[in-house]
Amino acid sequence: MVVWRLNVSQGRQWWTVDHAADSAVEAEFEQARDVYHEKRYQKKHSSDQLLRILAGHGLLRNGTEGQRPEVPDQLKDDPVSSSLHKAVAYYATLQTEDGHWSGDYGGPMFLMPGFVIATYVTRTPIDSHVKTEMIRYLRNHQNEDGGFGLHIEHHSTMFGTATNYISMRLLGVEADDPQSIKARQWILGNGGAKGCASWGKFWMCVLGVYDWDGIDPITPEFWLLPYALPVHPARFWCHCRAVYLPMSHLYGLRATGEITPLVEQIRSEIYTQPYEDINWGKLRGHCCPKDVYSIRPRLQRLVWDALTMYEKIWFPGKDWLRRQALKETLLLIKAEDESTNYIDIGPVNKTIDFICQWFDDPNSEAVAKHRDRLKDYLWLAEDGMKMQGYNGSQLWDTAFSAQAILSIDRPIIEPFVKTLSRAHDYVEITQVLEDVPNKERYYRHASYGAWPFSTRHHGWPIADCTGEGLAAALMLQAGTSSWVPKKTLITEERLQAAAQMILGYQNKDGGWATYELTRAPAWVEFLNPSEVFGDIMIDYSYVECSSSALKGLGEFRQAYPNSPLRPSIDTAIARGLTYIESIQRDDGSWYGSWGVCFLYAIWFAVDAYTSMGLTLESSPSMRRACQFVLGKQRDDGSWGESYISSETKVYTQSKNGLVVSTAWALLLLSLAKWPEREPLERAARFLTDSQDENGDWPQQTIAGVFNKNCMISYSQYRNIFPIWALAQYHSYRKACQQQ
Ligand code: LAN
Repeated sequence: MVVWRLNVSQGRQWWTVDHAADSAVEAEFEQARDVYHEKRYQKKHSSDQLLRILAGHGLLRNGTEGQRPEVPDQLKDDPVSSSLHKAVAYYATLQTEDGHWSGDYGGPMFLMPGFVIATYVTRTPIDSHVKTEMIRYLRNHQNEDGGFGLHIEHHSTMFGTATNYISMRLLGVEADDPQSIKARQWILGNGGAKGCASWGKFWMCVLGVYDWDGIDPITPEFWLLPYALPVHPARFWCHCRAVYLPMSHLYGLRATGEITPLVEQIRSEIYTQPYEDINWGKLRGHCCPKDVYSIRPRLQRLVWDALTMYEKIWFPGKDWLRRQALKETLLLIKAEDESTNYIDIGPVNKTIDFICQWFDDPNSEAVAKHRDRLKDYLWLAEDGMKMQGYNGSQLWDTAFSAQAILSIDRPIIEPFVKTLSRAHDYVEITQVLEDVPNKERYYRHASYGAWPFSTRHHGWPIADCTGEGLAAALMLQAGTSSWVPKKTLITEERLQAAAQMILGYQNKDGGWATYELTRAPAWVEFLNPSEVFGDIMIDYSYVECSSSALKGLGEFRQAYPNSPLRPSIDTAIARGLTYIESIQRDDGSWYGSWGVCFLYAIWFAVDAYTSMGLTLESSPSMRRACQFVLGKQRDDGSWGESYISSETKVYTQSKNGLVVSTAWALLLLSLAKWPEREPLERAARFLTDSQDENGDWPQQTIAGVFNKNCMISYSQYRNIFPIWALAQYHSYRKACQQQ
């Protein structure tokens, strides 16, 4: 029996096989795997059971030994209080030894192919147990029609199917395996892999099962343009440029791995005609209709046609120019690798940067470091081993968890003081305390004082993570939480640096974007070359990021009313609130870009309003927002929003009421102090009734999103938000009773 364990260190988390351990736990793993597999078509989202089984056995070394204190008698009469107690008692067992909450950050289905192709091309061995679990994952997430989607709940696309089929084959699944056959039927029945979306074509070129002539040019010379031009790639959203940078390097080199017999076999399996007969030049811009989300404008085609001409012609100095461009791209790739300790900003550039470094020198230290950091992206759950959307959501979840737990009445949470104390430790060690060296040269924003989304070693600063990190730090350190012991206090100087970062992040429109200021006008979006994602070209202002930034500033102002930053903070807050109001839709809602969807965004907006002291009386905008939300409540008291809302930008009801949607709605209505109690009561009842006996809530549908069309899992949200909502409801109800 293979025994898996989770390791953590300063937020870093990775799974390893422990040959010495006892296997009682593994028997529970097997059972969870069977249950998932059985129901995989009805319930596509796994429940992060393996981590939770480890926690139940006290194997996360967090001092709880998996024990959950009994609900005290005085709380038993009130279902809300006892539910909260049970919920926190359970959730505390999930915290890992360094104070963060680990969890499954999977969801996207286009990431593992990058891992598998990168390791294949670079001849990086994959442990056989990892292989087994990856194959399990792919088998579990093949749709009933044989295809794979962009994410676990998506309909089948060529991008998903072709790249995951290739992954299965590279991992050792035979061509005549029934699942391979079904996937191939889907591919061939939909025109063959030649219609794969462009990111998939890129991966296939690197592996050698597509021809570089079949993709739109990713010309590295763009990096040599003057920065003053609005289309300089350094002005694009950091995730977009981080992906196209190493892509352009490999494109410039036309780098392809060794054409092995297996690669040749795959060539013969995925097309409707012999590989040699394919007219690649005709395939530029061609994409299977099932993949398309963003329709690419005509004008964009002209750009690619012109660049294709450029690739074909020769003129004096052209070779020199290409060499300069490749030198520049490699320099920037290396800087990104070094400044993130080879984790890289995300899972896509992680694997492409790795390949670039390998082509540069397969025996370099950089390649060894890259290999070591691959495991940071892998997560094991009952559905198998997956490549996650980031190296985790550690800081984000911990900052939310701390705020949620702290909003519970003190007598209920006093037994959990250690949990809060450890959360503080994690927030403290995760603040970024240095800028990237020579940051201007690498087009990097400042980092000093910011919080990242995951770990300090990753280190990319984010506006809203800084807001939430700062708010959590202040709530844990200031005033009322003096009873929470802290190992190391975050100094006023560091807190002020965080506030300063947030100020520096405010855009001209008054809002906040994700990692950087908006660097180019919105019209450059016409260049978005990815068929499957929307709004990726620049870093826009978002309601969610703006609200978190405001919360951080608001908490700081309250803790340090006489800070020298005070006048700038006052102005920033006023501008921020005006921005949020300005993007409210006519129906009173906001569209959410990072969670599903309207309810998530409305919660952020209302949170910003109420933390700045606005009320239903003083803010008609907040009143309209609450009315929108109340209009979506379902007969059983719940809310349920489908991920289709994110794709279509129209509020779409899910099949069933959802715990996380209901929690967002109850949380925002309680914060706003909505005067009619009945809808809130029904929502609270829905939450307490849906809670499991052990204090957990069921994992339902996927709750996170990026770039409009790809969904991503937030596995802790099913605990964090019901806790937060019930806590806020509980304190609102108490305030009403005392009146
Ligand atoms: C994330 C994760 C965190 C998220 C929040 C902080 C929650 C959000 O409020 C701002 C945006 C941000 C930072 C975000 C942006 C897009 C990311 C990085 C992700 C959703 C995680 C994965 C995704 C990334 C783009 C996935 C890789 C795919 C590409 C298209 C490059």
